[in-house]
Amino acid sequence: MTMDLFTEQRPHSIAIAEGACWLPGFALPEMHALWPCVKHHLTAHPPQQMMTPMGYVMSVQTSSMGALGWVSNAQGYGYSPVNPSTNVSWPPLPPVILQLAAEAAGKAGYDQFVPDSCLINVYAPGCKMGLHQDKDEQDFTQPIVSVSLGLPATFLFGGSKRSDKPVKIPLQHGDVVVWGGASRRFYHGVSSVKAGTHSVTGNCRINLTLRKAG
Ligand code: MD6
Ligand code: FE
Repeated sequence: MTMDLFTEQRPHSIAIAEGACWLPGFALPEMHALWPCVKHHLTAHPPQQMMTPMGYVMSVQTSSMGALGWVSNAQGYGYSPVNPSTNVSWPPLPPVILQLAAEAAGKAGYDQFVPDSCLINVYAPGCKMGLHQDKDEQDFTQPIVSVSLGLPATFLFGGSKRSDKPVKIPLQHGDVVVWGGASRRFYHGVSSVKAGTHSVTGNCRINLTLRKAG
């Protein structure tokens, strides 16, 4: 019994709500391939601060991969096949990210997850994301897979109402969170990232959010 804990590469899955789970360290076995891929992407497609529909500048810097990239502007939140700052298509999702997303979704009970969008958020110290619902996708039967890299952060996972008290999840480098089913439209957010230095990312937290948007 104890042996399994040591021989199994990705041992635990922690339920955080109905249909939602936290997979600590799930991305670590793939990090050697994942990180160079993310780093290369961010050099070629530098993340930018977007405006919210209310006219505020978001604190996180954002870039995307896949057929549809997440965008925000005065018209609202949504998905676009092109990078709004260059009018050029986002690059395709690399196999390492597609496979990681499908494996994490599978571990959480969602089979055959094929994302068409990977939002990459870069959080400098002090950056945060307020409680919100993800509701700009076409198919709510498909889950969301979120991969954390670099500096730790507290992920807040609430309920179907903004006023529902969120649970606080201390996310570390390589952790994955998957939510879908009954919790697909639950409120969630990220507390202000504390200053620090991480051996892989340096002075930031990076989050990959994988979705089937179209
Ligand atoms: C994160 N991001 O960056 C979580 N949701 O850790 C989100 O939950 C998110 O960045 C919808 C749209 C943009 C986002
Ligand atoms: Fe979200």
